[in-house]
Amino acid sequence: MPLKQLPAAAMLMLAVSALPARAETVTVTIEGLVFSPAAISAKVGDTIEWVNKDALAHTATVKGGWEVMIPPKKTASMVLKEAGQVDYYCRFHPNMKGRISVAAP
Ligand SMILES: [Cu+2]
Repeated sequence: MPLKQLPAAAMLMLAVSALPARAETVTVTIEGLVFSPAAISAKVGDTIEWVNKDALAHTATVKGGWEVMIPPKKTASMVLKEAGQVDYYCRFHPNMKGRISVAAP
């Protein structure tokens, strides 16, 4: 069917699907002192959300970089600003390790 006969709603959907990928939220669950999944992929502008199911506080800490405090039974999040590979750990439990591969937007 010719484009001009498409309903306005369908035209709008076409326009939206032509936009660059939208920012997403990537969830990392913490349970039993483990980041899960331990390694994730995301892109600049995405939000990482840590869901702490433990009764202990944890952090997502990057040496010489950022730190996110994740209180017990709470959720904390952060927006990724830079591309690159980021290794993080929990300051209270240094055996807890995670990795984020951040692609350019
Ligand atoms: Cu911890």
